[in-house]
Amino acid sequence: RETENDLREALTRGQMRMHYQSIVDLDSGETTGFEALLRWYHPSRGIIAPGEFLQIAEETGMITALGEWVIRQTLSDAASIPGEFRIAINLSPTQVKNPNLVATVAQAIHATGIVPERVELEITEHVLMDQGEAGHVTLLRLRELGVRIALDDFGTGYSSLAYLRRFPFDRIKIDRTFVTDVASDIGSQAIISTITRLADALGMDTTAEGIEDRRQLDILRKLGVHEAQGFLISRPVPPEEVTLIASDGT
Ligand code: G
Ligand code: G
Ligand code: MN
Ligand code: NA
Repeated sequence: RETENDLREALTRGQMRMHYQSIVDLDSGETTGFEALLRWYHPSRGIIAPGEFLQIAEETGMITALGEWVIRQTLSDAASIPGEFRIAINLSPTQVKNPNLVATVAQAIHATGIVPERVELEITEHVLMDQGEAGHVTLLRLRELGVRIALDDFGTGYSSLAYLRRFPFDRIKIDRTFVTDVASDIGSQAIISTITRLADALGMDTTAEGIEDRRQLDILRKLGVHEAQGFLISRPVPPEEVTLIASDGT
């Protein structure tokens, strides 16, 4: 198990990198954006996904420094990728709890010159659940900067629907648990179709996550989902490979 010190050293020694997974429009097939996903290039253990160290980062408070680094690095990577792609960054509840978050995002936008509307912040409903009013106010302030807010992992929490009423999200990310069996399970189809119609009625965009095969993609398109993301389209890749994908238009 990693310690706070391991994480701090990883950050100062440049062992953290962002990977980017493309998101495509289901009508045009074009890439509309990327989700930034943190990776630790560990000298002896190889590339480690955040599932293995985010918890420790949260418990030790290292998430603040790590999260600020993620925001700056992602916007700096994004500035070097040609095109007007949207760039999505995941935020943990602890990050939204920190009142400095708004200033961090504003500074990173200013430093990179990126258009704020291209930046999307992904939060889960836990953010609003844990922090009530404070989290709500922080999200509104972020919105005032011009950045977009997406509700991630939608459908997996306890009161997803209640949160749609409490905050004007720009996007709903349909959790991959519904996508996994969408080709065989009529219940998952009904849920995705309902989420999509609800989002449309509320003026929110939809992205389905975790698409791994062609059949899932075709069904999601038929169900009216706007965008798709998953291994079928692309694995998360380091920024130098994103440039290649973006510059030849595929
Ligand atoms: O990429 P992967 O499947 O390993 O991501 C695992 C989890 O870590 C996902 O829930 C994802 O949202 C989260 N995650 C990935 N990158 C970041 C990041 O930069 N910051 C935060 N707070 N969470 C991240
Ligand atoms: O919680 P969040 O939705 O941010 O998590 C994103 C995570 O999902 C990343 O860790 C990413 O690596 C993973 N992921 C992305 N596409 C797929 C996919 O097609 N299948 C599976 N199993 N995981 C995926
Ligand atoms: Mn996400
Ligand atoms: Na998700």
